Amino acid sequence: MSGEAWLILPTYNEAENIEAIVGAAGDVLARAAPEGFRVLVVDDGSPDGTGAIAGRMACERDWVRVLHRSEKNGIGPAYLAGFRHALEEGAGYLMEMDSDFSHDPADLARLLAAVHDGADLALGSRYVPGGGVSDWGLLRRLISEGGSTYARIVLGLGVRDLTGGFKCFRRSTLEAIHFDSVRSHGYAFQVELTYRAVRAGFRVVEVPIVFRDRQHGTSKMSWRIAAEAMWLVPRLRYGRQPPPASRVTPPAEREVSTLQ
Ligand SMILES: Nc1nc2c(ncn2[C@@H]2O[C@H](COP(=O)(O)OP(=O)(O)OP(=O)(O)O)[C@@H](O)[C@H]2O)c(=O)[nH]1
Ligand SMILES: [Mg+2]
Repeated sequence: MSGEAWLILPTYNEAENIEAIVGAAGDVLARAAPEGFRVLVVDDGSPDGTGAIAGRMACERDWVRVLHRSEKNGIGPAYLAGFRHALEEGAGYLMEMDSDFSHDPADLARLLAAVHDGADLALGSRYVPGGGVSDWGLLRRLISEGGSTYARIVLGLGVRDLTGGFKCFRRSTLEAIHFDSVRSHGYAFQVELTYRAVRAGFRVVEVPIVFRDRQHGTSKMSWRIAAEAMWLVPRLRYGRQPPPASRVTPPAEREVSTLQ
């Protein structure tokens, strides 16, 4: 084991969830991360005041940080900014999770344990035995599972859940895959990160999780995000390949953001 575990929480209009999700994640990581942990909220100027609530929490707890970004720009760019900051601060493990309780914070411990046990990237997976989705109707299940199957076949990967956003990266994995050059925004962002890690020969492990629908707040999912993922898959397979895995690419541009 080496280094702090950093959980990055992207938020856009999560005022009803932010306090509870940060608290729950902190409780889990305090036990699961023996070398210390941080929770980094990356808020895209949420009009509902999520950023202000997170800012107050950062003043009260030294393990909470907030990156305030000026405008809504998609989950992908928010994660890239969070990864950059956490790496600069020396993170040893970098975790992704939704801030709407669709991912159970208790599962952070199992994702981190998988990487402590030797995985280079642990994926929370709905489509391996023991995993699943609650609350979803048949149509939503078919679309999601069909999307993962489509991506898996076109990309020629063994990974069952390619679109999920509940992950734990070992620092060296993220550094090697040139994450800074990933340009996609929604689900496509998740597919691309995992694809790059598998192609680079890293050990990717799927940890079963049960995904729940959000109880509070509204979805940011759109047809545009789904279409982006459909397009990306053949482009990843047959388009120009990223440079071979080696070291961190310098950021092409820095977005406007302030740290708290
Ligand atoms: N910073 C930032 N966070 C975002 C953005 N879009 C979505 N998020 C966050 O990313 C996470 C996942 O987004 P959701 O709205 O739950 O989208 P989803 O999970 O695809 O859709 P649901 O099925 O409704 O849950 C949540 O924590 C959102 O607040 C964005 O543009 N910027
Ligand atoms: Mg969600």
